Amino acid sequence: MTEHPSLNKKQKQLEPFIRDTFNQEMSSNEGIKIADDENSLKAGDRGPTLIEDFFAREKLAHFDRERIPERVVHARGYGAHGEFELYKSLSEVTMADFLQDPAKKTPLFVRFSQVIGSRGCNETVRDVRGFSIKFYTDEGNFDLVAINIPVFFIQDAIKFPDLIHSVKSEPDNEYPQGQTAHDTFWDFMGSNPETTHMALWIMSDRAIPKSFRTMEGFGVHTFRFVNKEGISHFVKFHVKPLLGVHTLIWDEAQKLGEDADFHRRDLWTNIEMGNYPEYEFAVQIIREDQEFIFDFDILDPTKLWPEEIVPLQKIGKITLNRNVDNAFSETEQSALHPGNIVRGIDFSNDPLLQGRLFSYSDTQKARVGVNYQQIPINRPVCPVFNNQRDGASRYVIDRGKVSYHNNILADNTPSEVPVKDGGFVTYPSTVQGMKERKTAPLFKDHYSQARMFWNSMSAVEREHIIGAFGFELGSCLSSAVRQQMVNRLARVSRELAEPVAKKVGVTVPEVEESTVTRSTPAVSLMNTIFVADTLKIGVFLADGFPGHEVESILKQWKDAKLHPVIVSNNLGEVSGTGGVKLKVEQSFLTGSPLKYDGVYLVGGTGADDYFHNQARKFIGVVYTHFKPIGARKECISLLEDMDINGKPGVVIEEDAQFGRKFTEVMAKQRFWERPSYLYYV
Ligand code: HDD
Repeated sequence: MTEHPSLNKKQKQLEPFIRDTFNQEMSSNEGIKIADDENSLKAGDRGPTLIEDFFAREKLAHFDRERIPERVVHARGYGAHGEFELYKSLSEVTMADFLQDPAKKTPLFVRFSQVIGSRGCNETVRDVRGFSIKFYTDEGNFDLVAINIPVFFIQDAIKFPDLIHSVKSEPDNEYPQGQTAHDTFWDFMGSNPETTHMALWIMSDRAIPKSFRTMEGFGVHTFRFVNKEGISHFVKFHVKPLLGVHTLIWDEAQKLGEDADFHRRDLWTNIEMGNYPEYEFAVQIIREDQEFIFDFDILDPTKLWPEEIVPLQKIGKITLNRNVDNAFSETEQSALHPGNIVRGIDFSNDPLLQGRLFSYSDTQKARVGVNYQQIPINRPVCPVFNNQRDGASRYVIDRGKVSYHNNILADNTPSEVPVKDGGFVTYPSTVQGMKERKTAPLFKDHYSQARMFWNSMSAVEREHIIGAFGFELGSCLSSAVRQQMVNRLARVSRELAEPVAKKVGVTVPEVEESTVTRSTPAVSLMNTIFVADTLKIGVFLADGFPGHEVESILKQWKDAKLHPVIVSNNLGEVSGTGGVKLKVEQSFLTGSPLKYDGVYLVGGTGADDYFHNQARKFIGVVYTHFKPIGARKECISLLEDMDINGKPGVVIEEDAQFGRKFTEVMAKQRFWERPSYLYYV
């Protein structure tokens, strides 16, 4: 077999397992060549099927078992392969092998997911997104099982089943699918005050990401880095997209129900086009002796470490550069586990993390089987030898008699590895106290960071959060549930609670409101990165469009890494002046105003009523979603007719500078100055 030169270690390991059926002869799983795959073996041409037909039996019986249980949470997910490159050695704080040498590239696999829905649910619902990364390091697998929000709902793993029971479809009528807008979820949230901070995050637009490429990842928990001298630091892990964090708005998210695969389609096509998603891997580090100096407990997963207090250090780059060959074999069978750590990384006593350490390996055994770590996607790239044996669907053939330790028959091998030679050693942290079921004092402050989050939001973000609460609580049938949640919000901020209460028909009680004045600008999406790269422009062309001018603008945009998509009445070709012909990629039927980040209206002498009506319809939606609109001068009357000419983010092509000007407008992405009543209420 010829090896592709750019295959990394993990891809080389996967290669022998990849089977390409193209141009091959058909056989049964036992290798018998199949002469007829159309007709089962029957007694006569109308007769009953004979049970001796081993081809039909095998095919049907295998089909009957094609599904495995979906994940209890994060069932819908999408994976891609990639690599991690370190910027500079972190040997001062950790001995983790993959964080030592900037020249070393570490292969990785990412699985993005949404928490609530079943495997087939719509991808743009309001939900937390999973951002799990398996780093295949030379010293074993390190899994960062992260989400796109830096905090979590609860503080103790024993409450996880309750949280999930409340958020999944209600058990009697089994709706809604994959979303939070229902009574049991908001009953849980209102009844469990530790969820308050998270409630604000999930009502922000973070819970309706625009794409996996524009999503942050957070390890949430405090972990430890441990260096060669045995010195430990507390660490939180972050993943920051180089395109910035961008989200949908609620109206788009709902309408995008028209494309249940919106996020996976975006990831797959961008990787296929060579627009490899890039993220910076970052850490926040706290010295051991700083454990108790903050006004929050660093073990509490409902609290973040404000970046102004604990700065973020960018330590390397993650690039996703290869789609999977088979979504089931790779993505569905991938088994992530926050307990998969490598030497140089260790756990903290965060009680949520401690519980997770049990649950993930347990669920993988139930879902994939006891030998799930031997499935190609889950195998480490370093050697694995131990005395574990057998179990369902064992792949490895262990030679020899000895499967126990200690022994003399095999020279006491596989041998333990002394710590000085790379053996894992648990950080010897001091543990003391009574055995008791209790919550630490600072864990009980449920409102300070929720208020800090609210303080950090821009006016637009606040409006969206209020709107989201209005929709979510408004969807709850029980007024007691709505009231209890508003009571909770009143403790964060009356400015938030009052408009929400009004929208959902309840009142704001006289309760003590948080007095926290601190804000943390890093959490506001207004402070993210804004670039034009890979943004899609729908270019509306009709026959007779100005050929060379359009060609030249398309070239400028492609050079600026924008992605123009030609849209017209029908697929095929559209003909411009000067003999220019362009391929139509989407018709008004197959395209959608929801799928372009901006539009450019050109038209042409051949534009008919259908073209004008469709262009108008698309532009109307794009305008209400605050996105850029460009148009040739000849089209001004249409914009005037729609009363949007001269409005923010609407640019008329007046001179040769248009291509560049529109690129800048695209990079801004949304023009919030447009009135918001256009999409809410
Ligand atoms: Fe979890 C899956 C993230 C708390 C139990 N979780 C799962 C996935 C992500 C997270 C991204 C999908 C993994 C994949 O792509 O296969 N979970 C989190 C985060 C948490 C968290 C960031 C808190 C900070 N989870 C949590 C708790 C428990 C679980 C407290 C149980 C005690 N999570 C699971 C699970 C899942 C899972 C049931 C379902 C499928 C799987 O593990 O592989 O074990």
